[in-house]
Amino acid sequence: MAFDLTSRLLTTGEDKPTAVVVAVQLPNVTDEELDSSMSELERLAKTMGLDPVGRMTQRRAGLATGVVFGEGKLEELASWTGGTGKLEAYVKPGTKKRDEDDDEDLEDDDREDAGDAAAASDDGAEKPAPRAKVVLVDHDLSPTQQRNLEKITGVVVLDRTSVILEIFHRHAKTREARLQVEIARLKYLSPRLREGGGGGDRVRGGVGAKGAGETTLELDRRRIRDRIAELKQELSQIEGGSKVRRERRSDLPTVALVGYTNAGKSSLMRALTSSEVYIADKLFATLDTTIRRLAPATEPPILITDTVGFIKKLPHDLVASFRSTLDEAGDADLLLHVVDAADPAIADQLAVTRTVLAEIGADAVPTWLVLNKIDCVDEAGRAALTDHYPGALQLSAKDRADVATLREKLIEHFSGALEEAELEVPYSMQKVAHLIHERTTVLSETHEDAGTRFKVRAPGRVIESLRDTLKPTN
Ligand SMILES: Nc1nc2c(ncn2[C@@H]2O[C@H](COP(=O)(O)OP(=O)(O)OP(=O)(O)O)[C@@H](O)[C@H]2O)c(=O)[nH]1
Ligand SMILES: [Mg+2]
Repeated sequence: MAFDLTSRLLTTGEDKPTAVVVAVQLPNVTDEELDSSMSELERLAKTMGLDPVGRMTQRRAGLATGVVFGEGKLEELASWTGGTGKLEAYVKPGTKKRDEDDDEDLEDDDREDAGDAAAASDDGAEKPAPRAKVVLVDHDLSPTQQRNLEKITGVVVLDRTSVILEIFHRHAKTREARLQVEIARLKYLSPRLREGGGGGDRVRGGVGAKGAGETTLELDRRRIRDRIAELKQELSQIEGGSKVRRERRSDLPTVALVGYTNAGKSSLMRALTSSEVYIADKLFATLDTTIRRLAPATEPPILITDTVGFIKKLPHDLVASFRSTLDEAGDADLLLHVVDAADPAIADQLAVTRTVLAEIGADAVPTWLVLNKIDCVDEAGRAALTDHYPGALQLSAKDRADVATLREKLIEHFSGALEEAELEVPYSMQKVAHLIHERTTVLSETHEDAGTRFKVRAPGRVIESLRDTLKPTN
């Protein structure tokens, strides 16, 4: 059982359990994409307190089989973990091989032996292989796949979703965030419960009685459903309160910081508001929404809100659970979409954030793209960014002057009266069309021979800058 095993694993006093990170390279995934996705999973693993010691990948057409990888690869994987590398070995009764229940009680020493045996049977080129106590799979696994891989490797197997859920679980601080994460965790857990396989027993906890004809598993699932309903009830009461609070301040201009995890949203929040919000070089440091006034104070005050970061393949239930927190972004008057400009996967970060924003209905809010951590980008890199993301703000949350400039821009934005204007964008300048959608409220959009004609409403300053961008350069 992923969660039980995870917590057991991490509370045995052993420091930093080792992990091997594995992935299938699907046909539409490039080497770079695979690498960046695996690096990210390694960072997630570290955030969770694991020590990633190796990688294993395989090119395959899909993930559809019950065991994810091919036979040979499974043996390679087992040589990392000390498992048998075979599925059948565990299920054949009476063969003196470990079955599922015995496995739970297996001493580490036994595993050591099994691992050496497996390693010795290899051709011995890159030995000795580091031992891995956990397998992290960079895909979502079905309950069956996860279970099969655990049998094959003899160790805990976690997929991307369970790693993210675990981190959220640890970082959630407020009651609201805790409830949100717990609901997502239970939804993930429910289909993974096994009859008599250990997980069910742990969840049961000796409370209540089975209904007539109800198996233990059914009972456990019912309990989880009931618990989810209870948590949702409690959450909706809290959310009722925050909705009221939101409405009360809705006449004040509000700026929400959104973006990929670790992009520097909280750093920017801290710099803009002179507050002490939590900043850390780990993924998902922030799970709770905080709201502060822009400092030094303005009249009327401008509110800045920090939000939970996004990540690739963010579990859907988690997005759903954090809806109310993310609504904060949808209700804002302006979004600062913060990206780590020094990350080679910047385009991915952008795409992921835009997708989630669209999912939560926040894509209609005017957005400024903020290329943060520009202090880590050299001159040539900056020029390339200017080229790629015209109109984006390049800054460093750690640079006082940069932050002061951003503050001025925000003040100007909210003080400027809104104007209506028409803008013609030639088809060759579609990037500007994108900017228009980000920066203004588009009233109408018509496609003509030479280009697109937009009718927009925005502060005069914004319209002016868009007109500038549209001017032919030579
Ligand atoms: N060099 C440099 N580092 C920065 C900058 N802004 C933030 N950082 C660092 O980046 C890391 C992440 O910063 P946070 O502000 O916690 O990022 P976040 O977007 O709030 O992250 P989550 O809450 O996890 O989503 C920290 O180690 C910061 O010190 C910057 O402009 N330059
Ligand atoms: Mg943060």
